[in-house]
This record gives sequence, C-alpha cells and structure tokens, in this order.
Amino acid sequence: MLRAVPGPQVPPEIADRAVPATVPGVVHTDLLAAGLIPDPYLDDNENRLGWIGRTDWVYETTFAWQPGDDERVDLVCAGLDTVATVSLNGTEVGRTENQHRGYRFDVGALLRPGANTLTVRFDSPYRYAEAHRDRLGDRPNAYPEPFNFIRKTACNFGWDWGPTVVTAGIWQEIGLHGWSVARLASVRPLVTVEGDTGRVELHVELERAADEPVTVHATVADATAEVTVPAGERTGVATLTVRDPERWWPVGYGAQPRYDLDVTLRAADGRELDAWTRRIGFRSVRLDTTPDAHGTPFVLHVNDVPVFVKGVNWIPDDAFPTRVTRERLAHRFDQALGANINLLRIWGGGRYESADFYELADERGLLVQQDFLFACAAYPEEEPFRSEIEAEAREQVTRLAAHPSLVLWTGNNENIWGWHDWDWQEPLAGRSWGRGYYLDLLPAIVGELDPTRPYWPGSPWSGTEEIHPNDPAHGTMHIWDVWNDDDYTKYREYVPRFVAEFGYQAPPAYATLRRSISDERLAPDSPGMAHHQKAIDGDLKLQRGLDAHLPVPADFDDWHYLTQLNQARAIQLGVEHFRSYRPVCMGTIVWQLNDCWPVTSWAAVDGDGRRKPLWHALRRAYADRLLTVQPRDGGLALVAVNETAEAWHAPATVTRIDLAGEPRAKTSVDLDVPAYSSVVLALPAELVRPDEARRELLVAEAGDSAERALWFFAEDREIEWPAAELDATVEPVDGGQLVRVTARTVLRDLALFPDRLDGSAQVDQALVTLLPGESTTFTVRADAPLDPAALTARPVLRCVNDI
Ligand code: BMA
Repeated sequence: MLRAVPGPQVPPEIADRAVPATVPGVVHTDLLAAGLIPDPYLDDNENRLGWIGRTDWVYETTFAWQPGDDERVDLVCAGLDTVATVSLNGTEVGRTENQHRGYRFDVGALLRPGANTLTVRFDSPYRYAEAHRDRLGDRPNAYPEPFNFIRKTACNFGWDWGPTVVTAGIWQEIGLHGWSVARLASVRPLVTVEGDTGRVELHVELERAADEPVTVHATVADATAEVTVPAGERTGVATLTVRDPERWWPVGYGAQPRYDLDVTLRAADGRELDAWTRRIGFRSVRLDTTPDAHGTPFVLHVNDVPVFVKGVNWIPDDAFPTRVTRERLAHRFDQALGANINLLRIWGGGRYESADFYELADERGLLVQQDFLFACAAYPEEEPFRSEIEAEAREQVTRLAAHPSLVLWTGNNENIWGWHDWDWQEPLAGRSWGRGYYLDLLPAIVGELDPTRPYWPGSPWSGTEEIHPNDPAHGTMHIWDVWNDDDYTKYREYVPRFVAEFGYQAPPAYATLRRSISDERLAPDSPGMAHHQKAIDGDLKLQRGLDAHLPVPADFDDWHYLTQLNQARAIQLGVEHFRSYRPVCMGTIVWQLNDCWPVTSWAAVDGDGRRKPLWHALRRAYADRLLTVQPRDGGLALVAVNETAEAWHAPATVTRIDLAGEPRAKTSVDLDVPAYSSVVLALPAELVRPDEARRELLVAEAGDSAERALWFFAEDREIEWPAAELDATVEPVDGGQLVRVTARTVLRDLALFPDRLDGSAQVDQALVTLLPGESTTFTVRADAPLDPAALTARPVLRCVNDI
C-alpha cells in the first residue's frame, strides 16, 4: 500500500487514502492504475500532476517470516527512488539518497516470527534537492529544475523532449536474503583476449558473517580456477585462461558467441554458500586517439578492427522505468538493428541501463556507450554528492563489467562544453561544477576497477583541457547549431572526427498524435500539439527548415508529412556527408533513437514505438554500402563507402536526367572500394552543370545491390514538379496487404502512412523517389485489412509533388 503524507498540495481524494502499490514501481503508475490521476502522457495532464514530486510518500507492507538457520538476514533494495527512510517493525534501518545505487540492511535482529511490517518513506525529491541547492549555492543548468542537486534520473524533472514527472518509489526489486558464513558481495570479471588466449581476471569481494576460510570456484568454457580466501580476508582474485575462444564481435563484424561464467562460493566443508553467473564475451576494445595530420582521431577498435560507429543516442524508453520490459527493449533494439545501427549511447540524463538492456545488447552485438549520469548542468562536488557519486560509480562499473557490449564509459553529457560556452563561469563564481568528477574521480575509478574499457571525460571532449571540448578536429563533438540556428546543409561545413550528437525534430506518427492529443483540429500550435513540443522555439525551427527547402503546406496533413520528411532529409544529409569523410570521421551518433512519451522530438522511433520516416532514412544512410553524391572542391563527387570486410567492386553509372526521365549526360565508372574504406570520384563537368536546375537531377547507381543516390540541383520548393500521376493497386498477401505503385510522372519521396487508418498498421518502407515508369511495393501489416481506396489516396499515400 501507498499513502501520501498529508500536505496542502495533496488533492482531497488522495489524502488519507491507501492506494494499492505495485513493486517494483513508482507512485505515478500506482495512482494511474487506481484511477486517481489522469494519464500524464495525454494532452496537458502533466501540468496537473506537479504536486506528486512535492509530496512525501509512504509504502507499507506486511509480510510473514519464520526464523531459519541463516546467520544473517538482509533486506536487499536493488533500487529506491530516491530519498528514502526504510523501517522494519517501526525501527529505522537506514536512509538512502541515491536512485543509482543498491542497498542492503542487516535486519535479522528486527525480524519477528509471524507478521512483520516494512515501511519505506520517500521524501519529496524537490524538497531534498532545493535544500541542498540553497545550502551549497545554485549552479547553472539547462532547465529551471534542481536535478543537479539529487542523484536521480535528471530527465525526470522534464527535458526538451520529456515530461516533468518527478517520481518516487521502490523502482527495483526488494526482498529478504538469508545467508551464512559469507556471501559474494561483488564479482567483477575483467575479460580480455589477445591472440588466441582469452583471459578472465575475476575479482571477488566477500561479506562475512563468520571468520573462516572460504573458496571461490570459477569456470568458463573448459577453464576452471579456485581461490581460497583465508579467514579475516575479504577479497580474492582468480584468473581463468581460455584457449582459442571464439571472439565476440559487434553486429556486422561477426558473431556474438558468449560463454557462461559460473562462480560459486563454498565453505571449508564444501557447502555452497553463494553463486553468481553471467554470459561473457571475449573481445578486446581500445580507443585510438593518437594525434594525426587532421587533429585527434576518435576511433573505436574492437578486436583490433577499427569500427565506424553508426550510432544513435538512447534516452529512457519511458518516464516510468518499470514499463520498460525486456520485451519492449528487445523490440526497440530490433528496430535499431533494422536501421543498420551498431551502437547505442546511453545518454547521461537518464539511467545506468538495466541488466535486460545489457544482456540484449550482448546478444545482438549492439555496442553500448554508457555515460555517467551527469547532463547539461554544473554539479556540486561537495558532500554528500561526492561520496554518493563515488559509491554509485564503483557499483555501476562493477555491475556492468561482465558485458561485452559495453565498450566505452563517458564522464558526462555536455557539462564541460557548458562550462566553456554556456555562461556558467560568472554565476558559478568559483564554485565546483563537476570538473573533479570528470577529470579525476571517474577516470580513477574506471582505471582501478575496469582498466579493460576506455573512458572519455565528456561528450563532447577533445582529449585535453587545452583544446575547446567541441572542436571538430579533436575527439568527439556535438553539432547543435544546425538545428538551433541554421539550415541543415550546414552539416557540410563540418568535418568532425566523431559526431556524438546531432539531431533534427519532427512530430511523431499521426496515430500517436491522435492517441495522445484530443485537440479537435490538430494544428502545429493547437493546445495539445503545443504541449507536446518541449524544445525552445521548436515549431519556429521546424518552420525555418520547411521554408528553406519544401513547398508551403496547405494544411496540417501537409505540414505533418513535410516536417517528418525534412527531419529524414536533414539527418540523411548529415550522416552521408560525415560518412563520406571516412576515415577522418569515424562515427556518427544521431540524436536520438527513441522517445519516452508521445512528443515532437528528434527521435526516429516515436513514444508509441512507431517508426518515423527518419527511421527509414537512417536505414539507408547507415547501410554497410553507401553510395552518395557529395559536393567536393566546387563540383560534385560520387562517394562510395564500404563498411564491410569484402571489397566492393561494381560498375556504376551517374546520369543527369530531366524530370521526365530523359537522359542529358551520363558517365560510367568501375567502383573498386576496398574493405572498410571509401572512394571519392569527381564527376565530370557535363554532369555537374545542369541545363535547367529546376528540372533536372542526377541518378547514381552501382551494381544492382546498392541503393540509388540522387542529387537535385534545386530545392524542392523551386523544382517544377509535375502533378503526381500514378497507378496504385492493392492485393492481399500473407499477413497484410501489398500496395504496388507505378509512377507515370516522377514521384518525389513517396510515402504511405497506414497508421492514419489503423493504429496497428505498419509499412516496410518510406520516402521512395520513383522516375516515370518505375514501380515500387509497400507491404502494409495491420490487425485487420485496410480499405484499398483509402490506402492509395491522400493523406495516406503521398509525395512531395502533390503539395
Ligand atoms: C543535447 C542533448 C540533450 C538534448 C538535445 C536536444 O543537449 O544532450 O540534452 O535533449 O541536445 O536539445
């Protein structure tokens, strides 16, 4: 049961009421399940729920317990959110103030045979954070909320894509653990591989109830090791050597074989005291940042192969973490893989991700970069924060050490950059801001506990304090001036070594809007739409992008299609440009893969899990073999990028055609792109110079496998598009419907939005440009067959030239 501690802010229908509590869970989801609050994700309900974070909450349960043979009984709390007082049978057993740690309390002396009462009281996170802020002096941050004064998921306090839903609750498992003699307090495998030898250096920490020798046994593949920890000692190291292990590879580079690592702890008489198992993978990882002619590279090497990072940033998949089931994560990861993504960066304003997250990433070969949890703010280095952060970092580095997918730790998101560029220094007036965490404490902890993994002090970071943290020539950078102030073609002005964030907004799918917003008529500025757009001047920035490139939308449906199209175009242009500079640039991490609620944002997959057109564009731009036309040296070049282990040989053609499909100039080349590299072929003048810029394009094709690359000489709003003419047929296929479209005129960025007819409907491709006479098929899957007429007409089936 859950109760609000009475206060003037608590609504009368909730004061004095016992609400059934689900554990693990948070207060919001319990109140919602009890019908006591409206869904915070719908319309502007969020605005009426701010009191929850300003309230103290008490969880209480009664459980039966009988004494057994255990020498110790602990209450284990895997996660408490956040400022908690834990009491058993009326006696306080502990207080906590960090959502990102686990806790264990020895409660044997307080337990009674029969009924026991456990109480966990959560203080208002605001009251705690504001009290520390007032005591220590305020510190700059990106939003007017005190998230930098509490160790709690920062975006819980609202973000430029997220609702303010300040949670409280027992957000992870809680339970009793009885044990005797000793237990495995922590197990930290450091897994390396060199040549044909895999090595596991297993660091074990014990907690003891009795001082007697105990033995740690470990096995992996056909290797075993045993270490006796003498009485009085609490740590042991066992080393296992595996001959010829099969290596774990990132997706696209090889398979993901994993080995069970089993650890048991035994008493002197052989009795098993404790056990621990993980599936590990043998792979090496290092970061190459040795300065070169261009500056400081940032190249991730896995098993000594430089990996071009085709990444996306990851935010919490739901503001309420217990809704993010393993199944949901698996689905999201499959969406990532479907878009040819090979790395997820877990952004520092969220959480250290779950065991499910890391296991699924291990299984699929998705690389993971985990930020330590600091984002967009100056963080105090005074107590209690310094000690909390040290404890949290030690626990998380240890917890995640077993996962082969984890390849990089980062110190923070944008805080070093913020200190340089966001006018922090004057208001800080010399107060601490987190530098000591990112440059001293955290690298020391990673170096001590997990030297197998690289650490990079920030995202972005240039490798040294002497160089601006966002310098394109050094280390990682974030490109945000494009979205905030400029046109997306400005991506071409950067040749970064590694782009760890760049993004462009669009609204979510129509069905997602309709589910979450009840505005009678949707308009960019209708009340629900406005509430579900959190970015500063977001709509103006969307409009700026439309004005620069696309025809003027006549209505909301046009606006929705065109803003989604522009998002896809912006990011595709950025990714193709950056990839064309391989190997100077060795990675792009798009902001952002996912959303945590229905919102207009930079995400490729919206808050209801629907793929936006950006997802389809990413799938193309991140394909292993990329063909693209790029401006070079005042002209144009055909660039072929080969992110595979085999050379790419193919005949290629580039044709300048008019909109009716008539060729005006053509060139043929033989592409010969070695494994893991790119080639740049300058195009001859007769291709680069159109006779009529508004009526012509370039079409580049290679072999029969690669996607075709297009180049237009003018913006869509200037191009003299013919009125769209097409033939469309619909036929049933296994599990869905096949829509075949044949173009009678050129059709620019043809897309089909079946979710407008049925929220369950999905389509397999989007943004297809057809030349006159060409055909394509869309496969639509939905719970029930959709009306063929509606499926082949606006606003479901549409293209740029019908605006
Ligand atoms: C960067 C990110 C996020 C933010 C995004 C969009 O600052 O690190 O904090 O949501 O840009 O503004």
